[in-house]
Amino acid sequence: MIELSACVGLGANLGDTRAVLSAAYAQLQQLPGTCRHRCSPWFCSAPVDAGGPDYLNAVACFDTTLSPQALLEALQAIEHGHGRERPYRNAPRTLDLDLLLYGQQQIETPTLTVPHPRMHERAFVLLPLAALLPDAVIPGRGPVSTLMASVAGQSVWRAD
Ligand code: PH2
Ligand code: MG
Ligand code: MG
Repeated sequence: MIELSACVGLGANLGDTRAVLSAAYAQLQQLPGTCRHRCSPWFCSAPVDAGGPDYLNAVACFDTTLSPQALLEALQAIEHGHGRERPYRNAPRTLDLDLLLYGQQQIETPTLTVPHPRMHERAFVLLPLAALLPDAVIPGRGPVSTLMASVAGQSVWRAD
């Protein structure tokens, strides 16, 4: 079976965000059909296109034999298990798990767009991704190292 490297964005700005992000990463490590997990440092960030408290964000990568759709459903199940509700677009959330990259594939289905359509313009994604994979390239958008320059004004800082 083909094994590809997937990247997932983790975010939370409600409740005990550190505990939830730690638990979510542990759950990603337990997903069947995944291996070689690694996680970026954690970053705090001001909400982008959203209200509410500051976010805790990170990016996790792993190799997987799961299909993009199966991985999406696994991510949604983990979100659901942490009480994720969707009262309105970009509402504060206990846990957000976004499939950012799936190898170098570009995927467009009714339920899934990969690369994540806004990841290239969000410092809270690019900084953790660059910390984990400095040579990463976002298909259709370019190297993360180049994209970082355009998000320099956004408020993101390393969690301690
Ligand atoms: N997620 C959003 C909207 N805005 N802002 C920050 N700082 N971090 C996020 O994870 C985030 C956001 C939608 O998923
Ligand atoms: Mg998101
Ligand atoms: Mg999401």
